[in-house]
Amino acid sequence: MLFSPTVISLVALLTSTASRKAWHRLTKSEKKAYIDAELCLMKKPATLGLPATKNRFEELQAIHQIPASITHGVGAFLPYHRLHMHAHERAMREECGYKGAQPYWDEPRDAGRFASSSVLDPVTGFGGNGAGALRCITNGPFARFVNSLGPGYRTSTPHCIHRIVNDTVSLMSGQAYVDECLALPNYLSFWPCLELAPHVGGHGGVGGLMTDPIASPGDPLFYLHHTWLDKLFWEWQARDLPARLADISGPNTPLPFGSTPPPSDSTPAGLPIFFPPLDTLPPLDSLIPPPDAPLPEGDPGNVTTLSHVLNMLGVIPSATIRDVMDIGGPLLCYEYV
Ligand SMILES: *[C@@H]1O[C@H](CO)[C@@H](O)[C@H](O)[C@H]1NC(C)=O
Ligand SMILES: *[C@@H]1O[C@H](CO)[C@@H](O)[C@H](O)[C@H]1NC(C)=O
Ligand SMILES: [Cu+2]
Repeated sequence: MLFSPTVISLVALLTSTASRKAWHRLTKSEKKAYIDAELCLMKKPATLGLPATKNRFEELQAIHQIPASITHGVGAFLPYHRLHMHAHERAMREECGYKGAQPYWDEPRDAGRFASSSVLDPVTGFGGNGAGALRCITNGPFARFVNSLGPGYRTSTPHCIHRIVNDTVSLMSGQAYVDECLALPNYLSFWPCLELAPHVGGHGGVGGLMTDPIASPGDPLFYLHHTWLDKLFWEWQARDLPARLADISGPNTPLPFGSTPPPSDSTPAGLPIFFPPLDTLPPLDSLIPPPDAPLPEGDPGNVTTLSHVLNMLGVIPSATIRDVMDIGGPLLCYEYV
């Protein structure tokens, strides 16, 4: 036989467009299939030798933790996280038998009321808020998970998934903030706008592990949040195609740790910015990049270009920003519905 059924279904898997839907629109059994695939990644042993990683879920966390100093506050922020979401979706589908696509959290629906979001449902969702001194989550499918990476760049402090929901900070995931960003004319103004309010709204609104700028993929909600941001990136791109398949810019190297960013026109006009309270952040010294933190690859200068390499540390093959600018392109092949 020329093509076995396995080969044929593999080809179908590789060539069909994955339709990414909002979490609240999934059926109960679709939600369960996604959660089961996440639990499967958490049980699958790590094989890549990345520091402290015990399972496949943590390998996906490590590809965020290790290069975090060159993937935030830089032009590569959105393309990097786009490929990271794809890596997670791909691992679920190819290694854990998941048939669906990566869902996203439709955060404007829940802005200011994350605490009662269906995403935090203890039975059909990701479990609720944290409790007790360590703010560990106490219910839902991930309540017993012990995470090896973090806080920050540390790899020596196993911990629970912890949350400190803050529905003042979650207001920044609201539609008014989103609309301010989507109206901006170029990537250089759009990206910092999205990285500030909607990005911080989801991270700081959930709180705890999610406010850790380095190790936050230890909370599975990270993937729903960043897939929503990716959807917004695509919505912005789709307003001016094909031009915005090539619009990339921004610095390659972030400002030194602790420095104040220059005043920017990308702060939403008239909308307040809320940061999570300082005492809910990881220890500040855990957020200082180690001396051997990776450096940008693929760009000759200090400006992010299409040739910039997004290094996936072997979890999936690395790619360039050019490869991920079109979500319908041969590498990614998904859509938002
Ligand atoms: C939520 O965050 C805001 C902004 O930092 C802060 O003023 C407020 O005290 C926080 N609320 C809770 C319940 O921690
Ligand atoms: C790139 O920018 C960073 C941060 O501003 C600076 O420290 C570094 O010297 C710059 N490198 C080059 C090659 O200009
Ligand atoms: Cu990130």
